[in-house]
Amino acid sequence: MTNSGTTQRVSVIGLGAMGAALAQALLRGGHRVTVWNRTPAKAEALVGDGAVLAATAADAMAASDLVILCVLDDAAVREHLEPAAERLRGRTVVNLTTTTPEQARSLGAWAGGNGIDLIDGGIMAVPAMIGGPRAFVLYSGATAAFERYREVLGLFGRAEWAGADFGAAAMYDLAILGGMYSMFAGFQQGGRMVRTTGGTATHLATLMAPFLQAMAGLFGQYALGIDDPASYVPEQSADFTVGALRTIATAADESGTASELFEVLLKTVPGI
Ligand code: FVH
Repeated sequence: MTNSGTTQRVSVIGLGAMGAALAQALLRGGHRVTVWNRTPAKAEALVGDGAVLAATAADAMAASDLVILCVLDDAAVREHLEPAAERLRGRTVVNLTTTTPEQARSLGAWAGGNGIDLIDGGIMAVPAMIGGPRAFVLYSGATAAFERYREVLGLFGRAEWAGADFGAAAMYDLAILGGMYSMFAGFQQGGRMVRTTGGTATHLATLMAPFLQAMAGLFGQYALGIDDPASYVPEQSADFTVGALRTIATAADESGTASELFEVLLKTVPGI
């Protein structure tokens, strides 16, 4: 049950690691949860906890006004939504499957044409974090539907609204993941470099993690340079950044661990 005491009927399509965690959060929240998964055995634990297993995806969609999808990819979403268009008319579909912004926009246009409120979402958590204090989920698309179901969606983690553009949540999601993968690439390269001077990646991890956490505090300053370049006065000049990257690239070369990473980063320095 939600804080306001309203029990909702909610269906969850897709019970992989993430879909199962979402369904558990809804059950913990006191909602009436109907589930469906292509491989029905994955529903057993949830049924034991009170969920109802639908015989088909279409039956699951017909059981609730709020239908949540968390399957592998956009193709799997389409495979199940498109044949059920008529049943879904007037309902709210929340797609938490990772897709590109264009795929989300295309699905939003399809939903609009079929009288379905679509909210696209990007989950910023791993399954074990769902419902915990560090999880958040980005949403975009049907604004009124999001406000209607905000409290239910808040069971997964903080619900962050990204805007009415159906592709906005996916864009923020992929932008954040892009930052994460860039950081991991830097760590991989650094680990190889310190090993050539007798160090270890394990020691590097203990040094790099707190330093990068502190550096993340500068995002706000960098953001001004992107959002409003005309009024931005950089603290560190482009020349300084280029010089630093060249020195790092030379050190990588000298250590025999050179990769293309720093050459690529050089191309991203603003004003160069
Ligand atoms: N797990 C994570 O940490 C990330 C966090 C960020 C968001 N992602 C996205 O969530 C989607 C699902 O991810 P998942 O972790 O649940 O993935 P799996 O455990 O591999 O489960 C995949 C489910 O998708 C079903 N499925 C696959 N293809 C089809 C299909 N053609 N028709 C119907 N269902 C399909 C699969 O069914 P089954 O194999 O059990 O029968 C699972 O239920 C994903 O977009 C992540 O990027 C998770």
